[in-house]
Formats: sequence, structure tokens, C-alpha cells
Amino acid sequence: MSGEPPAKQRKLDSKEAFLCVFEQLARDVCEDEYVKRQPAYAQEWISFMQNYNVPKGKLNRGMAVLDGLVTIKPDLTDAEVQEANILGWCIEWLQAFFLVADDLMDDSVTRRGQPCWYKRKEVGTVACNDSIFLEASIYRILKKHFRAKPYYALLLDLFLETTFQTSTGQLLDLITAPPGVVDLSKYEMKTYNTIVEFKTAYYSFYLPLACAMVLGGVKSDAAFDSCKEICVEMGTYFQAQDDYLDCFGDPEVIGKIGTDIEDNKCGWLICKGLEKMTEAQKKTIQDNYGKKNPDCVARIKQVYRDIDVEKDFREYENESYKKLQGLIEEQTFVPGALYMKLLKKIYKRQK
Ligand code: GPP
Ligand code: MG
Ligand code: MG
Ligand code: MG
Repeated sequence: MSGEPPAKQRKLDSKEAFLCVFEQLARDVCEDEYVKRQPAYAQEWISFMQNYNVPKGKLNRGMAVLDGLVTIKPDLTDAEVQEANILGWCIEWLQAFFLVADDLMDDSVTRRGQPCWYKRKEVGTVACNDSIFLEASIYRILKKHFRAKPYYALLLDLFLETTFQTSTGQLLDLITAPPGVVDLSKYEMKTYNTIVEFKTAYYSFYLPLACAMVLGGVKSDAAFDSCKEICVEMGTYFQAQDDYLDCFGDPEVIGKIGTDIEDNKCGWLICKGLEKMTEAQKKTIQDNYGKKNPDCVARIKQVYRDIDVEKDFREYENESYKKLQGLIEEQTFVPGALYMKLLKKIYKRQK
């Protein structure tokens, strides 16, 4: 017996198959009745902008819908596979909407190995409208493919509520980090956990798995509540990794240059680090955090190294995995594989 999955399954879950669906949906948006009435240069802008911002990530969120659905319902028809992938792409469109806006707000430089969209000389603040366009496209896609389904309203509500949640998290992320004001008392794990629950966990984890559950015919509120609880835990772990990689990851590998220290962010490293810093180390943070000067950034990173916050991160990583395994084994609403597939993809990730 070879270790290869059966041909059908290989075809179903492959990134190439998923990317084919992007091509169809991107074309649908370009052929939207309202887009068609725009001049050619506007249509070309939309097409280029979509290709630049939507399909170039890891696609973990988008592919998690089909991946999750097969754990609930193993024998899927081609139409069911297609539906899962369309919803997966709606999540990738949502992510593109968030990232285009987030990069502007975070003053970031690169994303997915290319200049941030707003950094392109012809783009600038047009990126604000592009992010709105990317968001609005989700609802054109959903309407085209799901309007006749009994769960259409459920899907709309899921995407809208998730956007609302994410915007509250982004707000807290931004106003806890006012430019030029370093208030160390604000960097607390409690605040951090609220920021990341809302800015990351719901859209990155709960949304894809909830979509899979909707398609899989899961109805019980308790199943969705249990999914939310597990996804908040997984999303918190995932954002802690993002914060760790922002400081210590290789920009070539993660595709983005970190800005959390410069941006004064209430991130995992500062919150955890402050719990064990000496007064002198805290003073170094007070004097150097939140500044765009590379020497200041280097001083912050040196404090992180001196206190070996990396060790704390590795411990947190192991504990978090164990806690998640426990939560997943405890629940009986859906097969544990729904969660474990995703968890295995992100555990100890380098990008
Ligand atoms: C990740 O934060 C969170 C988001 C991208 C959500 C943005 C939400 C909006 C409503 C715009 P991050 O800034 O740490 O992500 P990254 O490191 O990828 O820039
Ligand atoms: Mg941000
Ligand atoms: Mg950012
Ligand atoms: Mg980040």
C-alpha cells in the first residue's frame, strides 16, 4: 500500500483545484453587471487588484472549509465540493479586505513577499476603496451562488457578524497603541487576549469551520458554541505566533517585514516579557518602544533576548497545544479531525 491519498481525494483537496475556483470567482466579479458598466481601465484595475491581493497567501483559511466539511460528511458530491471552495474563497476575499486596510493602518511595507498594496505608487489611499470593494465582492459572490439556499441568511449573518467582531478587535489593537505614547501599564495579557480573540480568532478559525458546519448540516447551537470556544483558543495561539514571527521570523519566509515594535503594539512578546523584566529593562522599553528608529528596535529585541522570552513562547506553544487537544477530545458534536487538521497545519509554524 502506498502512502498516497486516493486520486479523487488528492484532486479534491489540492491547492491547484482550490485556485481554479478563484479564477472562476475573480471572473464572476469582473463580469458583474455593475462592473461591466465601468470603463475598461476601471475593469482592469479591479482585475489586477483582486489578483494582487486575494490569492497569494497560504490559503489555510479558505481551504479549511472543504477540509472541515469532509470530516463531517466524507462522501461529497462535486457540487458540495464546489460550494465549500466558494465559501473558502469568500473567506480569502474577507482576509484580503482586512489585510489591505490593516497594512495601511499598521504602516507596513511588504505582504506575502510583495509591496503592500497601498505602497504601490499608483495606489496610495485608493487602497481604502479597494478594501471596501473587496468586502462588497463577498456579498456579490454569496448572492450569485447561495441566494436560493435555505441557509443563505445564515451565511450572510455569519460573514457580517464576523466582520463586526474583527473590527472591534482591530479598533482595540489600534487604540491600545497610540503613536508616540508608550504606557507600559496597557500591555497586559488580559487586554491582549481580548484584542486577538476579536481581531483574529473569529475570522481566521471560527468562520471557516462554521461554514463547514453549515454546509455539513450541523444545526445545534451548542455545536457552534463549542466550535467558537475552541476557535478562540486556537486563534489566540495563532496570533501569538504571528507576534513572535513579527519580531523573530525571517521576512523572506513570512513574506512581511515586522512593524509591531515600531507601531507600539500590545503584542504577545511585550505582554509576556513585562511580566519578568527588571526595572532597568522596563526603562529600556519605555525609552525605545513605539519608535521607527532601527537602533531603538534593536534595543527592544535585545531585551527580549536577554530575558529569553522565546523560551516562554515555546512553553506557551506546548501548553496551548495540549489545552487544545483536551478541548477537542472533550467535545462530541463533530469529529475531532475538524479541528485537528487545522491545528496540525499551524502548530510550530515558521510562516
Ligand atoms: C492581524 O493583525 C489582524 C488583522 C489582519 C485584522 C484586520 C482587521 C481589520 C478590520 C482591518 P496583524 O496586524 O498582526 O496582522 P499582520 O501581522 O499580518 O499585519
Ligand atoms: Mg494590525
Ligand atoms: Mg498588520
Ligand atoms: Mg502581525
